[in-house]
Amino acid sequence: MKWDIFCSVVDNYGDIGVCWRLARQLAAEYGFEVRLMCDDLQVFARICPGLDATAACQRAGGVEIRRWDGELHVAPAQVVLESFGCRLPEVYVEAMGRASAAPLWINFEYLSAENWVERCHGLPSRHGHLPLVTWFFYPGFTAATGGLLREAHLLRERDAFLADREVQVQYWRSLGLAPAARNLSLFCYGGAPLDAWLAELAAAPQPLRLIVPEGVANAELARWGLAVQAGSSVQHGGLSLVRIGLQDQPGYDRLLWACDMNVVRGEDSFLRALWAGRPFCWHIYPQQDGAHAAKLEAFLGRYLGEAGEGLARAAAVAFMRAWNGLDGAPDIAAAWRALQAQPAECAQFAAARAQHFAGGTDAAAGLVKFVREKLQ
Ligand code: TRH
Repeated sequence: MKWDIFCSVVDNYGDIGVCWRLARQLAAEYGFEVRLMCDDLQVFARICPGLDATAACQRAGGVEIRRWDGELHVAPAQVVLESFGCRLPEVYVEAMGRASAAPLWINFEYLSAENWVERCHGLPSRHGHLPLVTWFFYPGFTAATGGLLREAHLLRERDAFLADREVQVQYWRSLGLAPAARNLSLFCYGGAPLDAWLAELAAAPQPLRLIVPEGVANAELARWGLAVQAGSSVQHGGLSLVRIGLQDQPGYDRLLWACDMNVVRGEDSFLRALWAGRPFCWHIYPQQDGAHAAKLEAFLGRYLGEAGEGLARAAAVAFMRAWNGLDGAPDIAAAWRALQAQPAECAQFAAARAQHFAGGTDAAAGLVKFVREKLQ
């Protein structure tokens, strides 16, 4: 089966991150012929080293990658994915309307934990004047949604990595680092309460290493003497700050697995941190009207679920609320100390939540089932 996935890079790496991950999974696990049309190969190349940002057409990861600049004169595939409402090119839509069998047109939406997702998942919308229908596919946390993106082999690979000390030593070496007792990773937006948190880390009794990919928190970390280039590092008390290059997606997964705790941002890194089964903090993309607060609470509700009112759960909630500056949250230093007071419980809690969600459908499987039902 042939698939076309359209991706418009609006901001950051989330749009292309999700499309690239999904495209590879559809090709590798289902043997589909997948074309990924992307309108910003420069951004794409940051998380896919080796990609030629000037090439009109190339292959990577079993996927054909096309530069999408303006109109796109290609015959439509059987299944067409418009990611995140990116608006397909007009000539392409017209070609879809002329096809002898109308392609299945799916709008693949952002991951959200809010309740309305269940009502909107799977709804159709008729085209104004062409014999075409767009179907809305919402990934999500419940059985009434499209599921969460997760590769079939992901948790096996994670467990093999975590079970093999030598593989982990090699991993740290590949980053130019020696193994350290405790590692944290940081991928956040501007506006995070970094100064107070870093001061707390620097004063902590045990040494800590904080790994920060390039391009993250540059201004804030400059105040702490960390340069933006990969390879730079600086020491403050027991805290070692280290800058690494932006990793490819499998490399970023390994970083999340290798660290004792991760700060992540955006919906895709949120999910990768969840699958890592490590304690994490989600920095949600801040919106001017404050709409992110309800979204974060919905995510917290789903992620933390019915896991009871244990201390680890309460500490995770408090830290995420503090990090995101929600009303009534404790200050970040107090929230961090509470989280640190029970490392084993927090680790067990995060591992159990990953296990819990791994019991649900993965979004690629949900999507393929949806497509097969519609094409019958
Ligand atoms: O890049 P993001 O901040 O994207 C966000 C979200 O898409 C959000 O919905 C949108 O509203 C906002 O931008 C404007 O965060 P996200 O979604 O986690 O995407 C990051 C991608 O980058 C993800 O696929 C993981 C990948 N990544 C790497 O491949 N290597 C790395 O080293 C890092 C740090 C990330």
